Amino acid sequence: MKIFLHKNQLNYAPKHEFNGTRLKKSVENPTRISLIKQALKGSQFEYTLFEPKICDLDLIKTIHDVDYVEFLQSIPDTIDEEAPHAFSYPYGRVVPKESLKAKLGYYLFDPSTPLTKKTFESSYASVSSAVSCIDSLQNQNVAVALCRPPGHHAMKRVGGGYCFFNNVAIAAMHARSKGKSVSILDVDYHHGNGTQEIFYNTSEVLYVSLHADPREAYPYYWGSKEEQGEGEGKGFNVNFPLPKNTSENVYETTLKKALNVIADYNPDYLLVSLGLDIYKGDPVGGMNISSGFFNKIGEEISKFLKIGIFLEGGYSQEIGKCFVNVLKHLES
Ligand code: SP5
Ligand code: ZN
Repeated sequence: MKIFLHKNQLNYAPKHEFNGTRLKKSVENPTRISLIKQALKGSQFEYTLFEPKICDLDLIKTIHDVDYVEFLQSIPDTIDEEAPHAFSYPYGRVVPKESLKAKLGYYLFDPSTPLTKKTFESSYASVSSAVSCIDSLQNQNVAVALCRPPGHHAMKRVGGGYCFFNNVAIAAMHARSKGKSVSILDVDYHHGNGTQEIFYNTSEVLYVSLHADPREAYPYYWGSKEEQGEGEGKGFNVNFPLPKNTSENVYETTLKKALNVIADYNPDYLLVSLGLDIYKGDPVGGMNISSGFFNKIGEEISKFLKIGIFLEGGYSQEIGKCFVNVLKHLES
């Protein structure tokens, strides 16, 4: 199995995030990748790590607004770690032209996604892993992108939820440009508000998500089952909100329903936004789900022919074990 990871993805290493009450140690850090690599090494599983070539920046601009991309690209080298103290999205009327502080709050939707001088470099490399993953599906049935920073919260013109560029959305559009039909299954604990927004008005991509109910979980303002897409996109957005403490039984039944929706659509490529934060020991998410249950997720998705896996969240010490438990069931 080919697994894509670019070394620059490790350069973004924020120290702190604001959790609404106080600053705490950042959980979305390069250690997550080390834990996954460690678990891969310790397993019987056969894989090869590839460094992707850095992709064309225009691919990112097919999904994200050019000014947002250029803002991230222009973060001065002099900053240490910055987060907004006021937010403009979506109601602000003034477009900031100069103040970095103002731009931070214009281009981010939450305070727990700090910018460092390495944000752009790492996020661009993360997208590159996702794009290479799609390219390799030409010759493989399964490919994996160890995306970090993650992507599914990143919206067209704002970042948030530890995400800057929407890796899976860019990957999906890249696959569409090669004439492939695509569905995204998102099993991260959190709703992928960015992926939903990006494809909300189009039938280009079928987006199906299982996640903690937004009435009680981040990102709070998106992810109800009433959100089904609009215009041409009507019916192409399918949300399965679940209670925070969902059991393995309920999760499995819901996952089968979600996969039936995708099977009916019969996409050439199934792209999985694979967050591992439904695991019960996760410090940011955590449903009533054991690390062993990830085997079940692997078995269920293995029924599809061509599968791209994209890392999203997952912040526990067991992230590697959960990840490998999914991959074990996929052949390439
Ligand atoms: C990609 C991804 O998984 N992003 C998640 C972003 C979550 N950001 C803030 C979450 C605040 C959670 N509060 C913790 C409750 C602990 N039980
Ligand atoms: Zn998550």
